[in-house]
Amino acid sequence: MPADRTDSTRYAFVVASNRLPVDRVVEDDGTEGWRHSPGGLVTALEPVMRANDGAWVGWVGQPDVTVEPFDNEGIHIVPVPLSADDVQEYYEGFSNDTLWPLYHDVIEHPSYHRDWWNAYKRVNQRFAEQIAEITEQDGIVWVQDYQLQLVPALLRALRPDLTIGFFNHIPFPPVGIYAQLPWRAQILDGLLGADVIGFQRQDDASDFLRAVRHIKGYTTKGSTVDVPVDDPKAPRSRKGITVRHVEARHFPISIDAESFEEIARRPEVQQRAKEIRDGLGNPKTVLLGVDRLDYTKGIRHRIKAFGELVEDGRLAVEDAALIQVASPSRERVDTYRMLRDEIELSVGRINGDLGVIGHQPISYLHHGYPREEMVALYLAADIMLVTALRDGMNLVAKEYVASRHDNDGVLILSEFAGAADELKQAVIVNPHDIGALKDSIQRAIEMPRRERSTRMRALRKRVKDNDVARWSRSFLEALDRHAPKGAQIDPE
Ligand code: GDG
Repeated sequence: MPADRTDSTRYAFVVASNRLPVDRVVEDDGTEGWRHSPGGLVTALEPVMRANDGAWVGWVGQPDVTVEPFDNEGIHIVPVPLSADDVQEYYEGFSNDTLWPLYHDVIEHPSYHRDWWNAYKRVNQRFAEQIAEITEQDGIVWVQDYQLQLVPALLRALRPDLTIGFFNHIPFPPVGIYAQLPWRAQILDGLLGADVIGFQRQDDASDFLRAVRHIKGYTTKGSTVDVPVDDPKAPRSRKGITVRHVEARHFPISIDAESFEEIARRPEVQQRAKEIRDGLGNPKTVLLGVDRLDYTKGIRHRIKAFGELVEDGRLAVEDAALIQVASPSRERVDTYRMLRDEIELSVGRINGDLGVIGHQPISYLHHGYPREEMVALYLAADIMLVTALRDGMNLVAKEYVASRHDNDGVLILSEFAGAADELKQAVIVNPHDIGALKDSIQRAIEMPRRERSTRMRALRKRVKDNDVARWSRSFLEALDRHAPKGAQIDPE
């Protein structure tokens, strides 16, 4: 910690997310430290954080641990403690077993428990108080994701001087589904405390605006919501009431495309890609899926489609191999445990029924890997399967494209992933339609080199032009337009 850091240190720019961008590590000699976790969000925000001396507020990832603020690789880290009960009720419960399934088209049943809601309110209040305490007068705050939807309004109540942005990384559901939520009005009120609310897709923003009109009865015009306020100095709406203007629109997130390409160009990564293919017995076609093990990702659908192609004899087991990386996720939530069992049962069946010595159809890997290994997998794969049943964006699709500097490889992409709005030269599929999914895989296998290359060039241009730096810049510029004069931040 720098010598001049005190309890009353305040920052002009603050980001808040459920998880901090650092992981706690214990060295061999027992000393504890922190490792920077290199996610996309950190990469996007790092330059902005540095340029503005920003702070990051969030949970350290372990229950019942209180950690004082500290600095890590140029970012001021401000931990918010969560008890074991908070983790169970606010995080695993309300966030991951209520909001997550509800916002992903109720693929699984959302559970509605009043205790979980109370925990969600309590933890959101704690975040709001922490942010209020460390943010400078007229500062700018950017709140991330569905775990913290109440923070904008709670924070505005504590600190009306702040300019507040919120970005939702997951879809926003159609009002017919959203209306199930017993606390639907309170969540909308929470979000409407922000000045700018960002979504992945245009449809998410439209669904949110529709929910605001139907559930709150507020007026919207284009992407602006008139939120009634009790402030005689505020502007008046056409109905003559005093309002605050809230902007809700889409800002599609992206990746640090350049860094993926840089890794993909390293000779040792290319060598590793070759080893991966050799290890599979050099089949004609390598297919790849990379996902957190989550029911939204359509892993079962893709395994079924691939298994049927082999079973039907449309693919010879010696000619094609599917690698499925399913990185462990939310293992304490029941639906995730059941999903893992189902996937492992079907992989086992397919490999048992259709495998031959030396060739098993599916290589299933329940691990997380370093980024270099992920890029080697992207380079090794002729076909990338992104078959999400619903996904805010899906960064894996963009990472595959960014890694393919050889302009080869085919991306099969679900129309229900946000990325489908941008990556139109992918082979777009409805993953629920197993017949169509099988046909798409076959089409990708048979696609001539020229067509693969034309499509991949167009996809790469899109991902390179719209990288994550552009995403954060455009959001922060929108937020800046709501800030009082003199409070502007430097977007880079
Ligand atoms: C949410 C939204 C939205 C996965 N396994 C390993 C690994 N990963 C990395 C991928 C990718 C990231 O995790 C996953 O990002 P996705 O976008 O695919 O999905 P979610 O985790 O569900 O993210 C999503 C995103 O937020 C951003 O707004 O796109 O829609 O659901 O970067 O590469 N990385 C490494 N090893 C692994 O084993 N190194």
